[in-house]
Amino acid sequence: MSKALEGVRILDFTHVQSGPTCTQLLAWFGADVIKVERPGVGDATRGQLSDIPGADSLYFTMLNHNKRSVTLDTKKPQGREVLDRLISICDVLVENFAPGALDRMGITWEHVQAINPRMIVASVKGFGQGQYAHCKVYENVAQCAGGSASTTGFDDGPPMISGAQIGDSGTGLHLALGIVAALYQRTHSGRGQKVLAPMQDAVLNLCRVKLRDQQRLERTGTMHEYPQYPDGKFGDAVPRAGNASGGGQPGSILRCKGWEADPNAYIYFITQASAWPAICRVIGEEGWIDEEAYATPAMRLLHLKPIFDRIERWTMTLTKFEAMEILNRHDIPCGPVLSMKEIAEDPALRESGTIVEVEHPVRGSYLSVGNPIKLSASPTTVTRAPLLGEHTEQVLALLGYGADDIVALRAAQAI
Ligand code: CAO
Repeated sequence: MSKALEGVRILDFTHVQSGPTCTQLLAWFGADVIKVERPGVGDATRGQLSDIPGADSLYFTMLNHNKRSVTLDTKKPQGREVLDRLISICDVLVENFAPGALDRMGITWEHVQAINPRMIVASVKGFGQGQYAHCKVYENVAQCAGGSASTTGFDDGPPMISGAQIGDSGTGLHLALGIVAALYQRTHSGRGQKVLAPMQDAVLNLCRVKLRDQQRLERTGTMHEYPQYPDGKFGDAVPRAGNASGGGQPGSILRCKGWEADPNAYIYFITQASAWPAICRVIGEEGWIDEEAYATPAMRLLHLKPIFDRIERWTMTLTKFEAMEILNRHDIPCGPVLSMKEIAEDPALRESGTIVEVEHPVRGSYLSVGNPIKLSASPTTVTRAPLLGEHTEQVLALLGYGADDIVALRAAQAI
């Protein structure tokens, strides 16, 4: 069976997390991804957060599956020549260096176009145009600058960083979509183009509902589904909403049986309007169905705290899985707070290939997140991340270099 991106060759000049997530996805869809790394050094993440001495870290291996690794010193003329040959045979160059780094290497858009006018040059940067365009950026900076931190956490606490890597992996996803769109446009235009995904913009895109709320707040001075309503105060910017639902159906995280000892004995409970009578019956408050003060969703918004307090008294009598089972029988939307341990052991996620066990020659077997996007005609087989420079000779041969050339490149310390 062929793969969706079979025949597409990616020059992967990415490092750390944002760029590598993008190229890993492209590899999972069948592209040939050739990762270029500095000789002897490689992607900095190979050695970061190390858990097994001498082995590539999980940080690296979990972001670089299904790729080939080539070592190349692109600041040496011999290395640059190899890079130019790679540009001539690849479809897409993906990079996430600090602003200006590629230009300083001499790899300008004009240079790439002169060698290969069909090439797409795709970049992650921290910011787009503007006062911060020159800045280096990591995940949490993007979460702060993209509106996530100011809207995450509790009203009486500081801005909060999310565990989801929306700045890095989130931007990588955006970039991957941009690349696929540019590849499609190239089938008509015959030409490449630049694709840019700034991390601030990607985070903001994921925080779109908060810009929605900003405008609602400015127009009405209040937002009834926020925990600040009806007793608290609203300022002039969207406040942190704690665990309140981001949509039109009020929700909250509630304690379940065992919460005193288990930090994840919680369930997310949504009081969907259409499920209100069922909720009342399940928690043993049939009287609430005809209670005047709770008659409409808008009226219930005035009493969310006592409503969730009462529902929690019920959830605390059950484990999160027991509560989930009962609630789903009544079509009441809810979800257990799952720990990473529980997720790692989840049979359904294993079955679907979203959690995979991968064999590595140095570190042995490890768990990874496989391709979360399922294509029915382009299945993903996750293969281990490459060792540093594992495919250098193979790729040089593909570029037409002979054994003597390789010796010369080695002597020049260019590979
Ligand atoms: N051969 C020779 N030189 C190489 C090379 C190679 N194969 N690969 C990289 N280099 C050089 C670059 O040319 C650059 O050199 P100069 O600074 O002299 O021009 C240098 O290595 C380092 O590049 P960098 O500035 O990108 O790396 P850094 O570790 O200082 O910064 C980061 C890292 C992530 C902050 C920065 O790359 C960045 O802001 N990237 C854009 C945003 C981004 O993707 N952030 C997500 C990171 S994941 O949290």
